[in-house]
Amino acid sequence: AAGTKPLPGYVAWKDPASVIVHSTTTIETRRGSFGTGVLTPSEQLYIRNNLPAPDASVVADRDAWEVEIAGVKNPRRLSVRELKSMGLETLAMVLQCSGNGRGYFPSKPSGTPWQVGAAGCVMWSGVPVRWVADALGGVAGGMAFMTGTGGEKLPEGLDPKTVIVERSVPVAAMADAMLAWEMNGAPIPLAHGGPLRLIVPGYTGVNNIKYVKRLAFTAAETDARIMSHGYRLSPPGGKGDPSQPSVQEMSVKSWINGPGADGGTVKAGLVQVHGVAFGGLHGVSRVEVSLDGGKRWHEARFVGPDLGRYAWRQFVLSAQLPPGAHVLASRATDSAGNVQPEQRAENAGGYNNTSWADHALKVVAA
Ligand code: MSS
Repeated sequence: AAGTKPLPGYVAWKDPASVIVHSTTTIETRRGSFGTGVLTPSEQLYIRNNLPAPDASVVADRDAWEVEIAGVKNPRRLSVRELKSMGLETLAMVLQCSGNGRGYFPSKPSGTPWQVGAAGCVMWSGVPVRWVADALGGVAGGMAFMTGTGGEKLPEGLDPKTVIVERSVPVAAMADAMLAWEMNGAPIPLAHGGPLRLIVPGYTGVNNIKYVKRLAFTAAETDARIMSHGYRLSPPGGKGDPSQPSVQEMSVKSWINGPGADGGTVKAGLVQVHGVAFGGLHGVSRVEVSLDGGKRWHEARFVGPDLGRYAWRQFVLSAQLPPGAHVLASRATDSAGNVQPEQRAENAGGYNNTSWADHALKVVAA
């Protein structure tokens, strides 16, 4: 499709017509490609890598991959083979980059100008972190964080702390966290973190560590740069530092995926305005759709199965669109009563954009 670079070799299996290739490490799903089924097919799912992925040899014998579990009573290394014997659970979760929607910030923050497509709803299968910790005697006393470390080979000649992908989340996030080996019913592709990925439901993409090689319960947050200075909510024009809030929990958000997401033209008359809505940490409970840029709102209907509080839901509004220009917007409410805001919260990194106004879709009916 127009304006897109060719797919890099390690994700040559992606569907080129469904994605926008920003760079070899940043690829997003086209708004018009999300479709109306609840799950995002792996060939359409976005890619974001902070470092080049490990060599493909790590998925040659997936069961042999080892993760070190620390900060428990009996710390040890466990292979994927052993993890598979310890428990099994499946959950659907929205995986969304912290910077999804950055492209709508008028301040043009540095980083990929994602529109809506650095997100997808994915089915993960693996063992709950809780069960692994319990099997190793439980979390050691005084541990306030759960820290995951990526298994990439680090570039030589640099201080590892400045490049390593290592993130801490509050230990409470372990309640629903998982060490996953399957995604959408197949072994996790290397590009998405196979052989083993840490899944932290309700938390932004960066907290979901791919090819996880270490999972530690820690007293303090990691001092890796990606945690201490990266992914911080800094004031516009400012720089990230450890005193600022970290980008972690997602909040309620929705957007419209059609009709008219590709090209902006729609046949006038009866249309089915559809999109996705999710609550982040909470489930989504309600979606309203506006056909006039937010002046009047109409209750939308949820479509398809409810895959739990961490999944997104598809919604639809049947409407008559007369010939002319229209601004289609959606506004979601989560089960805790939080309403998707009209405006984004400005920040230097362009993170956490949930603004319904920014995500409105301009179409022309003819
Ligand atoms: N992990 C690792 N190991 N490495 C890297 O680089 N990145 C992040 C996550 N994880 C990384 C990891 C990010 S940042 C994101 S979004 C995600 O991942 C994505 O995913 P995919 O699968 O889609 O690619 Mo932003 O917040």
